[in-house]
Amino acid sequence: MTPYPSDALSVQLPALKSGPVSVAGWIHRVRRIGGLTFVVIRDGLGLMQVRHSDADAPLPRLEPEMAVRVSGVLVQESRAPDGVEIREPAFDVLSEPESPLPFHLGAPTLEAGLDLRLNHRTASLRHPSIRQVFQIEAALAEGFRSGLAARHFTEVWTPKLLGCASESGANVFSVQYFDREAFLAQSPQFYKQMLVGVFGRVYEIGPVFRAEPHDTVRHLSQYTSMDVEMGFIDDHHTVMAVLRDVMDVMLQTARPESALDWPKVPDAIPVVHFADALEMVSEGLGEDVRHEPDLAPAHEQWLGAWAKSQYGSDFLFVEGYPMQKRPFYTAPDPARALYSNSFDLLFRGQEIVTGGQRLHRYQDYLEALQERGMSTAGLEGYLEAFRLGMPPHGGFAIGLERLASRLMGLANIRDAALFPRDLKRLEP
Ligand code: AMO
Repeated sequence: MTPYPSDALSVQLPALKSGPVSVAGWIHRVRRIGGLTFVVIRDGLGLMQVRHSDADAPLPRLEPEMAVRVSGVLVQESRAPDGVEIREPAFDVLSEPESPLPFHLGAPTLEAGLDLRLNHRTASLRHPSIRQVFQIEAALAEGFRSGLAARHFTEVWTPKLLGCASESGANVFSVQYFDREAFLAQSPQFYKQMLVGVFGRVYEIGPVFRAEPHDTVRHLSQYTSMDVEMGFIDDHHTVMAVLRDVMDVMLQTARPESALDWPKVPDAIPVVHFADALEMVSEGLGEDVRHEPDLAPAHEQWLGAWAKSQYGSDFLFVEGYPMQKRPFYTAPDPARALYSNSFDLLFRGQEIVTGGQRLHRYQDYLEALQERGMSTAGLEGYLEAFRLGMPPHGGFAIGLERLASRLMGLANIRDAALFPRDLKRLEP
């Protein structure tokens, strides 16, 4: 069996300190100063500096984005970015670009507008500042997994091709499925609930699809949903407590060493009731929104600023959304039937999570569907779970790209998707 190449990955170099090394990556930047040439090599995780002096073996022609392998001697050098650099390099050019890149990747920030960045995605993703967004997303997912595994949740994978819509009927993509119509899953909602009846506590990270007809900076037509569902809860507050703890693990896992303004999840995230939130927003914005059935983005923004000034918190729970705005599976507030045992979590003034307690009795489902004029057709498999004895349960879903774009201060959610899908974009 062929062994793995023993290249020193960029992240391992500082620990190695000195000695012969071989690294592989792409030419990120080449700079000549006096009799020296500094070549920055980028591998999948970071950058490393190579120093060539005119006394060394001659350099081959080196152009940005060539794939190369370099052998040399690692030495400590306090002026190098990581405190080490490779000297006396021997370059092996493995391949070179067929055409120049549409933008320059060697500068600290990428000077390219959104369309250019997205049209040439494999190129823009190579820029360290852009690539870092997805390394942080991977770390958020790792924290989500480890936080939930430690709390005895089982990871599951549910179908994305469905026989009927999984949320409200709106915003669903239909596809040809052999000789009939199928739908792309808007969420794993039904399946995660059904699986509570099996495992008690489940989670899933997977793609979901929303036929979002509007072109906004916070909607994608495919995004990554981080779903949780758990049984034997008291009410939605049990779920909110799990969300708080898991979010804490996620942010700690994803925190880059260099982070300055990294948010902290408060021990107790402040909670406001939806009705009180509308009162406060009405007063704060000077317009009467008390009869609105939902929070508009401007309202969320106001509430985010309020939570920051009142509690120093980047997070705010809004609970008790009106039943009319929540899907049929939502449990009502036993004390105020027009409101629900549901919540959103706002982060820096934007909804990043939705969750709540669900109905769990079969008869309640039949009534809820009937009240909303919905048929049970196509829901037989889902409803069977409730006929077989389901505990009080609830859960939530975090929108990964929403969270990541807020976390990293990205103005447009498209920048938090590797290959975003929106109203117009199906390529690359
Ligand atoms: P909801 O539809 O609110 O709830 O979605 C949950 C979270 O997903 C994110 N999100 C989106 N992100 C990008 N583009 C979109 N078009 C988009 N739509 C939603 C948001 C949102 O908070 N089944 C319920 C969850 C549950 O109750 O467990 C659901 O899907 O961050």
